[in-house]
Amino acid sequence: MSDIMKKFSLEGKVALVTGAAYGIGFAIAEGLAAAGAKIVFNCRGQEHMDKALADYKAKGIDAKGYICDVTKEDEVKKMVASIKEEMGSVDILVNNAGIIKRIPMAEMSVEDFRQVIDIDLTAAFIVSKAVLPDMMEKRSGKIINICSMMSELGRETVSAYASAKGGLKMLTRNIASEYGGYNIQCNGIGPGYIATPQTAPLRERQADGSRHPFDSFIIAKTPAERWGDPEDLMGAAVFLASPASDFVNGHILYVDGGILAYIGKQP
Ligand code: NAP
Ligand code: GCO
Repeated sequence: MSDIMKKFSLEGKVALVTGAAYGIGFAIAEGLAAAGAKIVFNCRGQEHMDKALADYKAKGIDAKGYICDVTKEDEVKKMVASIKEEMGSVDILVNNAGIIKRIPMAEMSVEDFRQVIDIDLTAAFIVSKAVLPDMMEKRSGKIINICSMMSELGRETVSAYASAKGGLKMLTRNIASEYGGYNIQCNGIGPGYIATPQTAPLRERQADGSRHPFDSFIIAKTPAERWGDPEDLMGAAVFLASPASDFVNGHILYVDGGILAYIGKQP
């Protein structure tokens, strides 16, 4: 392997990807595994866990899974301790687990708002806090937070999600600021619109077989003229998880096909 490619190697590293039973998390875990990392992931239910383990095995990835709700600090601490005992302390953390609720703010309950903040923002604090002590002791670590277009932009019905993802951008910058001196890098990946279960409602074909209006809207707003695939995020994840990014800190790397740079195609 050439010297430059060695900078992208994750050989021997333990990578925890939260919420990686499917979707973006699964693809990121697959990319990190291809670069040599040992993969650990979590989700909340046994059904998703069983399918995910089979899917990882089918890809030749010996992933270890934990049933763990990232909003429950006691569960997270127990998972991180088990990982350390069984595989070694976490070298790479990807805070990927997340939900969205698309409800007009005036109609959204406080409980719904709080649940999105809890999973999409507070959980990143909880899991990062659980892995930081070992990273500090090793004076080495990578934390990658999965942000969003909504870390920069608003839109109707996603007030809670945008608040969480905007906060996650600043949590990323603050972890970078506070722990950069321990050789810990904390960066974000800001996916554009990616074809996963989370965005399936926005891509549903209409009764007449035509595209969903939002689907057409995103195509017109994206210079690449397509939705992203989870696999489009693999390279950014490997880069930010590897020594190649040791002097990159507090950066949000947008992988969005150009949406943030583009005013949108004239109708
Ligand atoms: P997804 O298909 O809905 O997957 C979300 C994952 O998060 C699932 O594996 C789910 O597992 C897990 N999860 C949710 N709440 C959890 C909790 N409390 N504890 C543990 N796991 C939990 O979503 P996705 O599209 O892959 O998105 C993944 C991340 O990327 C999210 O943070 C999302 O906000 C972000 N993102 C997505 C897009 C997009 O266009 N798709 C774009 C930008 C950013 P279980 O339900 O099985 O527990
Ligand atoms: C929405 C979408 C977006 C994507 C993603 C874009 O309803 O607007 O779900 O929020 O999930 O976050 O980056």
